[in-house]
Amino acid sequence: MSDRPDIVLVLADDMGFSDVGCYGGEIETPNIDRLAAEGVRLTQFYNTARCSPSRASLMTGLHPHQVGVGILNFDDTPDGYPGDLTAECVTVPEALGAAGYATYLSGKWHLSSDMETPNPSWPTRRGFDRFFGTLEGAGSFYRPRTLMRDETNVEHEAEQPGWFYTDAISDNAVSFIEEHDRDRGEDPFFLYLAYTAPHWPLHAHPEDVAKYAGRFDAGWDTLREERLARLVKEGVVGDEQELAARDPRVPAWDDNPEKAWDARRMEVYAAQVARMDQGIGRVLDTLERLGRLDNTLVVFLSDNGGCAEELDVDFVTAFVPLQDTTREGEPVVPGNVPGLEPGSEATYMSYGRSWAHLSNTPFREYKHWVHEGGIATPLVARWPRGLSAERGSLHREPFQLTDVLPTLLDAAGAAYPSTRGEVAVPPAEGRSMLPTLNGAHPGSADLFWEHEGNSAVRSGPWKLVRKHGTPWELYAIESDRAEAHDLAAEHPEVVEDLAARYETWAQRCGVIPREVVLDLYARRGKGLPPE
Ligand SMILES: [Ca+2]
Repeated sequence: MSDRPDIVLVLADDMGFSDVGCYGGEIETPNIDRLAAEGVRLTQFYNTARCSPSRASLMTGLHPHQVGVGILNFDDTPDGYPGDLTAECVTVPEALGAAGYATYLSGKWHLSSDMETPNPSWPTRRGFDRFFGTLEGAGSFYRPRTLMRDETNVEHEAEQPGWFYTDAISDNAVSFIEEHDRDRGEDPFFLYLAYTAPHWPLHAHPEDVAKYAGRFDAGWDTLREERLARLVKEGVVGDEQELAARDPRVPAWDDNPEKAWDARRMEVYAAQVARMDQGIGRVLDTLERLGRLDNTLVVFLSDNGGCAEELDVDFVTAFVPLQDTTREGEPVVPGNVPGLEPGSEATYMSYGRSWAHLSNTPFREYKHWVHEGGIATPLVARWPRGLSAERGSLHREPFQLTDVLPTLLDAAGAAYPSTRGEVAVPPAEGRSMLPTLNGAHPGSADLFWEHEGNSAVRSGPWKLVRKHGTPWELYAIESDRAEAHDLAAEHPEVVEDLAARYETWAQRCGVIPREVVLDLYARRGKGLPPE
């Protein structure tokens, strides 16, 4: 067997900072917790606030605006982003494939505007030897659209009774590993395990939901306080960390007229996360059985923070490619209907803003925004053969998604190419995290974000951040990750310096102004992106 590690990159979808057990959550995630106990955790790792841009950055080591996917996978050319990965970037599987790795994707892609006809932005043409999963961004867990094997649509597979997407992603990942070990066992492999859980809709197995009966009855106010206490106790945040004030759009739990229904929504969300964790466990068991686990670098993270989107019927009808019926022909009820039991194939709901607020404890804001709640994610890495940091240790250097590609190539001993075919590619924007994961303290680099006009830069002790259309806010981010104390008025020179760095970055990376993006949304006739 090769000395080079196998690499398993596990991505959760729309999961907040403090949902899993080893980051303070109530949800039972023994397998992710095992990765943390036997590996390392980062406390200040950041994604890019939304599904497609995060995946674009994760796969390429560049910022999403540089590689064609600034918003989602919509073709908004010639004025906007193309919604496809451009030719002028290299993906992780392309770079690892060139270094002799086999490459597998089981799960969600969401980086191609055309999901019907095979084209250069499909995973099979961006470096993956094998692909099982969906091209589109979200959909039914019982009956997903754009379900593919390599370049063949296999939506019919989901028509079988009992089929469930999270389980199918896990099953196919296990099959890829077993087939690899049998047919190419001497070579290392890269597996991108991209779950759609716990993105809406709220779909889960009843037996998983049942385990959480009553677990969220205390409500979001009490549970947010409990999560912060566990995060402090665990050392993920410092004991000076405040809890962000309750979002004024979130009612006090005591005043909530829908306590029973809301508790049920969160129970289903928890079951979605738990099912993903069970699948991760099966992948780990397979690696262990084949004698590969201890020389496998396993990385787990989420693509954006908890999602505040309330799926009202108009939104679902306008924006969501919905299946009209279940496999049995029963009508699917679109959107969040208070009182309707969530979880089954005949429903299409989200857990909504108030529970997203819990998911993102102790931070402010949600998916779409670049305050901490939108972009902070757990990052767990386990690689006994390759990482020398103390098992179970926490590391505080800030990193973002652009740092993943250099890290994986570093672990594999693979080079980052300067060209793709005949085309020059930009230098990688990030840096390897391996020194940090080996216990060194290499210091921080400036980090940048932009999504739909929401902007931020993190530099040294400071974070400068704004929602679109509002003034810059400045936070001493190392102690104030709740972004509660705006210091912009006290440090105008810092605001000026960081704002100038942000503008330089945005120009260099090709950030398209929000006004242009909104105009393109309106022209497409699909309405504004949900906020
Ligand atoms: Ca997502």
